[in-house]
Amino acid sequence: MTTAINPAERSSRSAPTRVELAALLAEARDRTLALIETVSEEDLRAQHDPLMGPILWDLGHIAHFEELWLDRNLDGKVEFVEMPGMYNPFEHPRRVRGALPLPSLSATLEAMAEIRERVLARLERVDLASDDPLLRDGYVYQMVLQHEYQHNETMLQTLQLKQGAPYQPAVRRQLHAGMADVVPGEMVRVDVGSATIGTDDRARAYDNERPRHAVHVAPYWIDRTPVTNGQYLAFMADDGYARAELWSDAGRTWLAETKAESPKYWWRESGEWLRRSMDQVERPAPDKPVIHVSYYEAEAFARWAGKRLPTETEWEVAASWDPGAERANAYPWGRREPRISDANLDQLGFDVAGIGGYRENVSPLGCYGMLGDAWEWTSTDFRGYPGFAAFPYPEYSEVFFGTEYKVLRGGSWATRFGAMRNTFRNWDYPIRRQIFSGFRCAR
Ligand code: AVJ
Ligand code: FE
Repeated sequence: MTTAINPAERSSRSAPTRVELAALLAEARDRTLALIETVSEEDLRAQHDPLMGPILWDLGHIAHFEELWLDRNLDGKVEFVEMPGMYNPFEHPRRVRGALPLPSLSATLEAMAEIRERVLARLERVDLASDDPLLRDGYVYQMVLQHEYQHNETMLQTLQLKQGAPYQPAVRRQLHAGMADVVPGEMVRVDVGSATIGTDDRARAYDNERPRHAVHVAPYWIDRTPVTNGQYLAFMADDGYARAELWSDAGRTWLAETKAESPKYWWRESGEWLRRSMDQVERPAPDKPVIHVSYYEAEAFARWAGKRLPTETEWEVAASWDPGAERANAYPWGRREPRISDANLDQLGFDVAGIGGYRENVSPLGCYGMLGDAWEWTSTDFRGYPGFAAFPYPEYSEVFFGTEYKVLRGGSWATRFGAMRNTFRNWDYPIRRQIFSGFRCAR
């Protein structure tokens, strides 16, 4: 893999130049292609599971999303529905994408390269100091970059789910070891009165992160670390999956339908639990965050522990609020741009890491691992903040607002730095667990 510039290690937060944007686009593409280097065309085309479409679809969709926003849109406003039919996610739900007449891998790669050439030619001429909020400070480029980063995570979900031989990455980064001085289950008390969440950033943040607004938060306790496999095994051993009183009505329905008795990708062999992350199988390491659990499992664990799930406001305050300075930071470690060693993000570790091993990844209020490892379920439904305005298209966020989706925070090992910050909001159905989901508790 060639890496011209690492988006995790940009030197400043100032608006990127043309040269930097071109380097970021190249780097994003290098990573997308590196992830599939060892995957056969047959596996790229396969519908491995109803939950995930073929990776070949993601590749074409990444390219056509880029064409829509960084080429056609610059000739005049486009609507999201102008996306070519085959790659329009709303026309073809994931479970049916395997039946689409997707072009071959080489034709898809050629289309990706051809679109990229046109985009780079445009980049030379575009006015990054424009009054148009889409162009100003390169917003639309940052949006397209984050789209590719997010589809990388989707591709990794598919690779983890794939049928046949497990995915073997071409490159792998060493994970930090856990730190014994960080104790799972320990809680921090947060009593800040009022704080702010969200952001007014218009260079990179999504519409759903805006606006920054004041929140009054009643005092609460929140876990210093994500819930670990060790804690989760204790819940399982205490018959957590069999005790109806620990589960909500919807949770009991999910349990009856799935007959789940462990996180996804766990199984029992000669009386011992094993778990798999890609091609690595292990006894669930007690100090690693539990991953691949549904909202309902998280909720049941919390009840078993005499706790509850945090709201997304509680989560964000715990990650971002600096009580001394009385202001919110973009990252747990403060305001500086991230370094690779800050958190287990950026995909190449291909698993969660033991808690506490990333020493910068601690917030002013004392919470570890707020970013990276596993997305954390919150009890909040996905909705717009007060004053929300869809920008630049309602199909990113607004069409998903309501009571069907729960907010997840903090990213996972499969999230790229460029798509992660304290204000970033993800959402999914509470039954989902092929996503890289874990949790921490509050009280
Ligand atoms: C923000 C992860 C829920 O994958 O559905 C990708 C990201 N939006 N293409 C999704 C997204 C458009 C989105 N999530
Ligand atoms: Fe997309």
